[in-house]
Amino acid sequence: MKRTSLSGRLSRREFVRASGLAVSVMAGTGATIKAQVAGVPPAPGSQPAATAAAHRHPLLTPAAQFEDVSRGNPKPHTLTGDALVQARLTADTWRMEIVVDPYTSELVKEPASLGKQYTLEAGNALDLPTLMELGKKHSVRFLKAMQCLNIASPLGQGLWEGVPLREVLRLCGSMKNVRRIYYWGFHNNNPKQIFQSSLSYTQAMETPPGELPAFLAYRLNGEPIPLERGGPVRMVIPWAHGFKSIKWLQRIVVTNDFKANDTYANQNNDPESHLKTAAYIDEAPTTFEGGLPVHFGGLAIVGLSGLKRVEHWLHRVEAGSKPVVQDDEVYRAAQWTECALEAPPADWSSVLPAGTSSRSVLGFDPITGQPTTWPMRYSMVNWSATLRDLKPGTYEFRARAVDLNGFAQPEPRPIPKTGKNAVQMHRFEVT
Ligand SMILES: Nc1nc2c(c(=O)[nH]1)N[C@H]1C(S)=C(S)[C@@H](COP(=O)(O)O)O[C@H]1N2
Ligand SMILES: [Mo]
Repeated sequence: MKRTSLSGRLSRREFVRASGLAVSVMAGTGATIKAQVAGVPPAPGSQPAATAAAHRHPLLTPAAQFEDVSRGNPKPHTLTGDALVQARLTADTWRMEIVVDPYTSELVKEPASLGKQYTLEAGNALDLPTLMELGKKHSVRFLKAMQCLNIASPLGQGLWEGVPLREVLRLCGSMKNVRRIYYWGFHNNNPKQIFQSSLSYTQAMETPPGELPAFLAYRLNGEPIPLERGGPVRMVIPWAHGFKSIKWLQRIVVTNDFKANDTYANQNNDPESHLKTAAYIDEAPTTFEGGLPVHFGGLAIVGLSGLKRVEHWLHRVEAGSKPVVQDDEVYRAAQWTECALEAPPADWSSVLPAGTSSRSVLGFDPITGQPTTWPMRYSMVNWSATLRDLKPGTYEFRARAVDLNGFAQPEPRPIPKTGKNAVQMHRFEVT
């Protein structure tokens, strides 16, 4: 299969310039533009397409601009005043319990045990100052994209900061017969509204070198985590989809039950899925004026198997024809062309919150302050493609990611129960 390398990596400035070109093109059409990328909601923080521009997705998504995926009636972040205090969702009132599940069964003969439990009843549930004190010794911070397993575009990316789950569990002294860690956040009194998740003991306690640990986050982009993002304290599981990153965290339960109890598992999702490497296309115009370059862009998520490149396929079709079917003969004969990936910023101090040195961020070299790999695993990165000399007609534009093992999206995990990574298509016309 022939592949043309367009321009490889663009510097941030070049990237902005390339995208800037697109602005004039889009503005030039003067048309009202509607997204027509099949099944794709507008990307987080996206602007109207006519002004869509220049690296429209910043490296850090402002906390208020994440897409929100929270259940609850009322949603916990809509609580105010006394209700918020009763819910223990203010910095002063936040408490977290760590308790043992007494569960046994035919198969599970002995229950888990802990040297020490932390409970509201005993008056020793963990408070925020205690957690932050622990964080002074064992702080972790890194860039992570939040993505819902069931939504085909990233929700946003933050610099998350907190303390590893293993350090919190160590406060409990000796553990016996613990095989899973269950955890959940505040929900109202209706037990049906509980949204919970779990990790294996191994996942909670041990991190492969160069990987990122499960942790309890209390800062996002250098600020306390806002209520809407799950503050005061949120579990953040770097490698996982959003459903493992429980908001309004208040309860950890250690158990000898070996089964995942994730709410998402009950909804026909794989509870042990990792983030998938995939490219997503931003909202774009459906009509372009002939003779001008056409610009497309979007985000790629760097999942479990990393990201080698993003590539696109432009295919001319008859107006009104049915879309090309994935894996049919035409699709298999496609010639994919490499897209440009945004390069890492030369100056991280202009990206990170004031006072945060990139040298202190996991995944960065502590001496140079530059990322040890790019793009960074579990993060999102902008890609772009500029198409020139298009003749009037109807076209299908597709983009896909290729991972570090050489698998092209949606391989190696095409089943959507582990994350939505179908190859997206945008149909447009050149007049
Ligand atoms: N307590 C609680 N935590 C939760 C959820 C929830 O409904 N309640 N939704 C989860 C899901 S499915 C996703 S995709 C992410 C979304 O995070 P965000 O709302 O900060 O973007 O939060 C996760 N954590
Ligand atoms: Mo989700």
